[in-house]
Amino acid sequence: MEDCLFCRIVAGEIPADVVHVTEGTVAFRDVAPQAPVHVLVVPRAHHANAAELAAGDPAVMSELVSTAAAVAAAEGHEDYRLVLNTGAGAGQSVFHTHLHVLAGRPLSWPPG
Ligand code: DGP
Repeated sequence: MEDCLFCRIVAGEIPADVVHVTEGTVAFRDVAPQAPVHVLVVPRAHHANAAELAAGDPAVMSELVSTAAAVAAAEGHEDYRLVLNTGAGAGQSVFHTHLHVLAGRPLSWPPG
């Protein structure tokens, strides 16, 4: 989708600090980090949210999680949080599936 921010990052049209790539995913640092490590893992193909990705391409949904684990390990963290905001009311602002990987500070619960 030409008007999708994360499609354009995947295509290399908008610069990003890419930390890991796989066949089906791209992982890059969040522009507004909420933790010392804050990486977004996105599918290369456009899906609006996690449920759509799971229904449309479950293998890549799984790849999102394994990529997140690889990113956390590469950053030196065994403990990390994965977040999939779904819908504006839950904090989703970019409607291309993205898995937040947060690490490097104590992460409290419940989240805000
Ligand atoms: P969410 O609120 O769950 O939809 O998360 C969207 C995230 O995307 C948010 O944490 C900020 C990040 N973000 C927005 N625009 C850009 C951008 O142009 N580059 C990068 N690297 N991250 C972005």
